[in-house]
Amino acid sequence: MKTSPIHALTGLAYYPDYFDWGAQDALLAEIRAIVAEAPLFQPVMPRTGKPFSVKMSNCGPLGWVSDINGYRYQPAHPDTGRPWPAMPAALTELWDRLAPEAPPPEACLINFYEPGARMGLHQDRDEDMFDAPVISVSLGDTATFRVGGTSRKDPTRSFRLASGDVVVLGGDARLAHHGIDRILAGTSTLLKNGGRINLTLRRVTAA
Ligand code: MD6
Ligand code: FE
Repeated sequence: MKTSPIHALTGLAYYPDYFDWGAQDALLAEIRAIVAEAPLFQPVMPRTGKPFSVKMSNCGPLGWVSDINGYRYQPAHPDTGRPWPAMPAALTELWDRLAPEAPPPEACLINFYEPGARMGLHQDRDEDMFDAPVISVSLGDTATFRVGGTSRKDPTRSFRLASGDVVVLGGDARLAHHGIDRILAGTSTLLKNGGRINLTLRRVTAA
């Protein structure tokens, strides 16, 4: 007899293959243009200065950054000082479709993973309000995504996120802990040199 239940989180929605190949390729071209204007930067952990294994950029009016002083949203790129490029229409349309009640997204964090990069278990809680969901899009190599509960000690489950997949963390899952355990190299040909891009759309300020 197995008596340990799995507490499925309400508010976590998983849309496998939301974007087909053509839409992934078109979105990737837009992300490449964004990164040409707002180059990937190397975030470091607050206090310790330890580098993340992922590189980042952003688009939209605000961008998420992490440096020695802390985590925050800011309107300009930390290295170039220029405003972040505009968010692609495909992403604002995704938001409107999956979060029709929420005010428009203000930040899209672009995470780039080389094989071997990971993302520790975390909550997305640097926003001023948690009514709106966080919506993520995966492009490139498949990753193992781990998700738990609002307490760090809650049990976790993991599932794979492939290119074109979308995840919504809203409702009771908005503050769920989650992270990326590993990237499965060679699982996608979307990115010529391999690796994975994850885009997370957020509403930052109270509407
Ligand atoms: C990633 N994702 O997939 C990391 N956050 O690379 C996230 O941190 C994330 O997938 C909030 C909502 C959905 C996510
Ligand atoms: Fe996150």
